[in-house]
Amino acid sequence: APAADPEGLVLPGALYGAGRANAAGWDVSCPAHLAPLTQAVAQAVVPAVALATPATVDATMARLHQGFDAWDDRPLAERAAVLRRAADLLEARTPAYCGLLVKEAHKTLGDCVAEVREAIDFCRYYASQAEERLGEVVLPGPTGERNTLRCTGRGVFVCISPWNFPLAIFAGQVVAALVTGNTVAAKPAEQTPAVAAAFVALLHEAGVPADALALLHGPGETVGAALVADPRTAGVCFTGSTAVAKHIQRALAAQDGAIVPLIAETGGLNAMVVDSTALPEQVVDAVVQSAFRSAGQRCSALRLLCLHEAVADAILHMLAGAMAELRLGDPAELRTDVGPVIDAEAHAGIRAQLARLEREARPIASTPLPAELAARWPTLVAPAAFELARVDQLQAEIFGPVLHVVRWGPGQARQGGAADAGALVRQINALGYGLTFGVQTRIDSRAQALARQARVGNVYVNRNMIGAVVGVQPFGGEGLSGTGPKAGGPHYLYRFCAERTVTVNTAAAGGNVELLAGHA
Ligand code: UN1
Repeated sequence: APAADPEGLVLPGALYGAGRANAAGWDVSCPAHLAPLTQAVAQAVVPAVALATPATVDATMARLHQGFDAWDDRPLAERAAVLRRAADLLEARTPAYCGLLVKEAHKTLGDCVAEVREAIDFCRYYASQAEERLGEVVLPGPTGERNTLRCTGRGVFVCISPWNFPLAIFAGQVVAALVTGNTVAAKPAEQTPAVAAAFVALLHEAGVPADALALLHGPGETVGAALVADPRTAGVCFTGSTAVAKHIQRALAAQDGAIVPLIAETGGLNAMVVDSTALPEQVVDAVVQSAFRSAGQRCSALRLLCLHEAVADAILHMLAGAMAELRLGDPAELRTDVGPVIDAEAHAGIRAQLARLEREARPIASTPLPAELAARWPTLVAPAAFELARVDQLQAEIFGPVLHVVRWGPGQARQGGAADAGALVRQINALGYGLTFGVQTRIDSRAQALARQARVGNVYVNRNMIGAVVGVQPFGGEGLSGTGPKAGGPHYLYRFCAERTVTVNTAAAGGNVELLAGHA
């Protein structure tokens, strides 16, 4: 990889921060880095993949079940070393992975660089977390007894991942399951199989044995369901919709065999609360990034902007101006802020929701989408914002660049609005999700109070609310947003483990083991 460029310039057109370099890596704002990236994107070809059949699922699960003991018996340091080799390989091949991500998932170049970086971070972070946390520990106990605790894998882990982070989330799940000693059946989203296949090949190259990791392509309804129902499945790690997570939970509960744990990271109806002391420019910057970056296709994305009535009109005026300036179009071009959504089906679904909002809410701002651009990129969705009268009018998560706005303050109480910030957060909590939450205020005690009150996994104060960094902002929610623990956090790996304590009576008779050696 090129040398680190500590604080890269942010190019105009790239959403704020999108082009900034991470600690050491590729930086789209540096011409020497950008050239190989754009070249790789131009050259990228997305290969077709073979779909799994019921017979391949069965044979694969048998192989992974068989492979478990040997992989789990490997020393922790060896499995961690495999992850570090994978990270190095991925870092060296960043341009090729960006090319695949742009072509297969239509993510903007800035998003692709950040995504490869995140996948590398997951590999390195879980490698060091495993070594730091999963080794055998001696527990206190009475004299004459030795108690130890150690973590092992559980068996075959099924990892089911989404298309919106087809490399980072896929990699995060798979390497967490592997480093803890599990063998892994990975089922990537149907929309993005090629980047997953490339990463699995890379993991094998880095030293993961063939019988410790397998990739199964196909629809969730058939391949995913077969994996979840398989009696050899010892755990499921899922990121995707709340509805599918519940479906998986029911399917696991209906099995006759063992009680199988589910780790789920799902959707959000994420809100940002803006009070009358907030800095308007900072609010608008944070809203534009949080609601529209990645075309709103993040579970962390801002869905509900709650503006204090005293500043609402001024902020909406500025927001409309910022939205009018967003550049839509080709995700391969660095100047693009918002690229197309994942596919025609998603596009049609978002358009239907927009049609409903146009009837039921007040349209307040949108980004113009010229007809010739729409013709060239038929799955582009123009960012749009709508005002609702009350928080509880917010319906299910729209996975696109669609923002809802409500006002709060004493003047809103008559029509069922929240008179103060405390009442507002109670209404937001009542939506039942619990992923990300933003606060914009210059009163620190208020920020702290709201951060305590909001039932969510990630609170962001006076900044945007997306782009959680591995090891820095462990990511994941509660309620309808998932089970926890947080990905990229210090407790994540434990959920992939079985724990075993061994209690030895060290005062037992016949302590001369040398003499007994060789006896069965
Ligand atoms: C998702 O969108 O499915 O913080 C989760 C963020 C990302 C979100 C990933 N880590 O924006």
